[in-house]
Amino acid sequence: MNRFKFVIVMIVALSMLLSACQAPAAAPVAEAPAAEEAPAAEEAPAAEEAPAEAVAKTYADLTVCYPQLGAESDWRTANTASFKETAEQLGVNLIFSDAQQKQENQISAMRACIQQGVDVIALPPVVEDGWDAVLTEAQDEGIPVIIVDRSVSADKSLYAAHIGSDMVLEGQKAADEMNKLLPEGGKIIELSGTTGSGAAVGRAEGFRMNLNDNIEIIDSQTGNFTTAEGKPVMEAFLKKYAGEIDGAFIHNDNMAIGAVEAMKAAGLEPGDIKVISVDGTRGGFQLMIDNWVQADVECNPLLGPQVMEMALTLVNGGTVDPETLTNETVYYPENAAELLPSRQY
Ligand code: GZL
Repeated sequence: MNRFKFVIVMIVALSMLLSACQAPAAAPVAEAPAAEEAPAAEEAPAAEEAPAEAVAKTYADLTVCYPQLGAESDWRTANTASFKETAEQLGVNLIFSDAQQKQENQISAMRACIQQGVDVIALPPVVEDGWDAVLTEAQDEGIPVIIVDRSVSADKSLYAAHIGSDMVLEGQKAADEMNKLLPEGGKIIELSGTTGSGAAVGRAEGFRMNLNDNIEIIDSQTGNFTTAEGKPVMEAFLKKYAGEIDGAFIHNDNMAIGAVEAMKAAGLEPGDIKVISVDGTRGGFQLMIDNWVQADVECNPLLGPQVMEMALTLVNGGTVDPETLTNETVYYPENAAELLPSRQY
């Protein structure tokens, strides 16, 4: 083979050898996108104040204003105790005051609480009307208000919730009992609660809704939920309607205690007048044991725990049921003696 051919052969062989040594082409892979280039570090903007993680308040952080309406009855005493004892147990700071059944005192106490910047106001309104202005003031300051026990006529948008008894239903239950006691009908009187209060208005309304047509309400007057005022009202009725009265609907046990004192002084015997009372306090139970009262419609004052729970929920930005009505029953003389020792109020 001449020299020229030899060189060509060697070149071909060498190139064949070199290509055989190349790595196999890797299977094509999707190109991982180039990692985002971190932006060039510019002058980092001043970090905004990171909002502090909103730490939920506990009961120990809570300040609740309770402008109590008064101390007119055993029911009210138990209601006050429920709030004070619950606040003590939970460590809640309770701003308590006694308005002596005067609305202007309750409003003044609320304004002081608004000024102080309390977390929540729990209001047990003495009467239904006249709260719009102070409720608006509380709302303007971002202080939620829980209406406790009796209701208010103010628009529901002005307060966070209501918790208490269904007063109309209490009145209906009282009428159902009176209907059973006077199946042949008769004449009755009414000792009503504080004029304009949600309790008195509701009970009177419900009572008239269910009372049988053969029972006539011959008179009605307020005893302002107290024993001291209930007694003279009953004395006057007994004089005015001597011997005519078959029954009495009395809006709370304390007025019933006063009324029974008047009945005793007038020489009446237990059962001469069929009496329906409301609250279910120890005093009312004793009147049933002594057969002066024939039925006592329950009205529960022990609202402290539920209200404090609602207050904590609200202060932590939660929502609560706008209306909470307590479940209540009717008590009778038959088991009053057995139940009396276990009564909490
Ligand atoms: C009713 C409450 C009433 C009670 C009375 O919920 O507001 O006020 O029935 C109390 O005993 O004085």
